[in-house]
Amino acid sequence: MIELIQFPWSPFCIVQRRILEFSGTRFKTTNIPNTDRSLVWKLTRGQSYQVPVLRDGRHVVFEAAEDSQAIAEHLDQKLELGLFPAQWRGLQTVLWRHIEDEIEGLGFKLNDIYFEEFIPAKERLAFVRHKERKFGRGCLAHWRAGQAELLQQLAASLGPYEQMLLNRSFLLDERPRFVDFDLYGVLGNFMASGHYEFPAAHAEMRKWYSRMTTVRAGDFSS
Ligand SMILES: N[C@@H](CCC(=O)N[C@@H](CS)C(=O)NCC(=O)O)C(=O)O
Repeated sequence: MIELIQFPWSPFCIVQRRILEFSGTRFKTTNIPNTDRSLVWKLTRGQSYQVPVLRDGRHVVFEAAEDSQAIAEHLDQKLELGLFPAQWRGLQTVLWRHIEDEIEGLGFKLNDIYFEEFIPAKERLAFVRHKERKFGRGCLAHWRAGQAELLQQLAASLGPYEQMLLNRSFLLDERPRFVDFDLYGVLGNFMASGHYEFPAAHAEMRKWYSRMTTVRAGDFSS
């Protein structure tokens, strides 16, 4: 059986979890603590400490490069999901780079503000240290103080995606492609704390998000 090693609120893990649900295949999730990556280290033979990692029988799939999509491509090929069709090659790459850079860069900060609600007390020191080593001393307080501005920036960054949804059901097509799942994961992380809703201006995105929550590969003829 396929196993997804994750932490549940991670944007990149939500992407793969939703792809697996979409496919209808049987899979299990294994949650690891944010501050203990030893299972990832062991499975990847010391090549990665990141989640998600996918275990598919004897095969372990993980992102070995900053801009790879190895897990999604593996699932797409194995389960024939039509996530990376030839006609959207190139364009999807441009889009997912924007999603994983600009949108994710705003969304995770807005979620991390509430880290005390989802990181157990005994892991908080390591969590804060990790963030401050990467983003500077006091970064969490800084993001908290700038919350309204971060929300405004996020709403503005989502503007083009709202426009893409004005005349079709999914971002590129009448069925979801990889970028739909990618944006879904990043927004799922943004809303994981339960403190946020969709920016009010983005009515089409709100409907798309709810479609993306339930859509199944079986809804489409291949
Ligand atoms: N490009 C990777 C990024 C994965 C990633 O950044 N994962 C985060 C969790 S959301 C992580 O494990 N970061 C390493 C760390 O926190 O030390 C992907 O698409 O899977």
